[in-house]
Amino acid sequence: MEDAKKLEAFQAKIDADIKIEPKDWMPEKYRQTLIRQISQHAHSEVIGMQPEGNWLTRAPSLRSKKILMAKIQDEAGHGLYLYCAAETLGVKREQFLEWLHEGKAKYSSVFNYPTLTWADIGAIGWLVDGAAIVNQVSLQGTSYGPYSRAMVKICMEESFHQRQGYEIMVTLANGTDEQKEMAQDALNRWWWPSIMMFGPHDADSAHSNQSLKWKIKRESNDELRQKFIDKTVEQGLHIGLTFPDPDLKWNEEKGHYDFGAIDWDEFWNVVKGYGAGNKKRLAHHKEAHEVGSWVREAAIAYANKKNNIQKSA
Ligand code: BYC
Repeated sequence: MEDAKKLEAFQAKIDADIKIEPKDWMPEKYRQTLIRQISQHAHSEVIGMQPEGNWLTRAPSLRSKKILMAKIQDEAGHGLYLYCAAETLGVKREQFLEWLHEGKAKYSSVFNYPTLTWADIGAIGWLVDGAAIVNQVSLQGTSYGPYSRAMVKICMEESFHQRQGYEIMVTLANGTDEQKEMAQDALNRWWWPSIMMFGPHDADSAHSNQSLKWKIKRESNDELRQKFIDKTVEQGLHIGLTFPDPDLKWNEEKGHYDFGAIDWDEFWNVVKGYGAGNKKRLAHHKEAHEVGSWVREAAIAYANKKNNIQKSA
């Protein structure tokens, strides 16, 4: 009875668009859903540094190298904001990393694809960050306060990321025939994985109904995917590139682009760990975590020492 009343009051708060804060009462399933989604989001930011890091030493100019370095550093920062937001739900950072290393926690499927040429760095910024922005702008309105505030900060940086990617694509598309071909090839390989980032169709999405009711998600997977496609296709056509989808056509009546069938077998294969890069990405993360343990120990020792000095002063 008590819980039924609490649940009713909780839903009334959500319906009135009042943010839920860490110390507020919340249903256990709400807490678990947030722990899962926010920590997976954080893992995506951190693992997402790897495909781009692959090109840092081979960036074609000092300018592009500096920009890429700044972008990758931003992604680490996004991971940290998100781990902090997830920790407010009562789980320690070490636990999140353990779940990632054990394969219990997911990260975005898109980061398991390889970056074969410099044009892939353009395609990631333009398409992957572009898709992430559409999703994250929507998540700014999520009902959990710390997640919503992290999204506001992250979105400001993401728009710079999307532009650095599009700038690379514009430069290559206006370059030599070979450069234009590189840009086209990268678009061909990254288009479908970017569309898959939004997750399964609404009818097959296990969590969407409840997450929409609790306003953890503000728009469905298919609504966000459609928004991304509508705005991105125009940008690609504008620079003379084509999309690897013969069914992609503007539908005047609907006011949206129609698009072809998504290869869900490929999506689930990658999500389950059998994509081209899954093993490598996870092994690299584990190794960096182990090799970096002295940094964490030194930071903790320094913080403890500072605390002791302050206490005795
Ligand atoms: N990849 O019921 P559904 C970035 C899973 S990083 C893998 O629709 P939900 C960047 C899903 O987890 C930004 N798994 O789930 C960084 C669930 O499985 P579990 C990344 C996926 O949670 C560096 C199952 O499928 N953005 O921008 O309601 C460089 C059923 O799905 C995926 C985020 O992380 C996927 N793509 O909705 C460059 C956004 N899709 O957990 C760029 C935050 C679905 O039950 N997350 N699954 O085992 C979300 O918005 C939501 O979690 C999703 C899925 C829309 C992704």
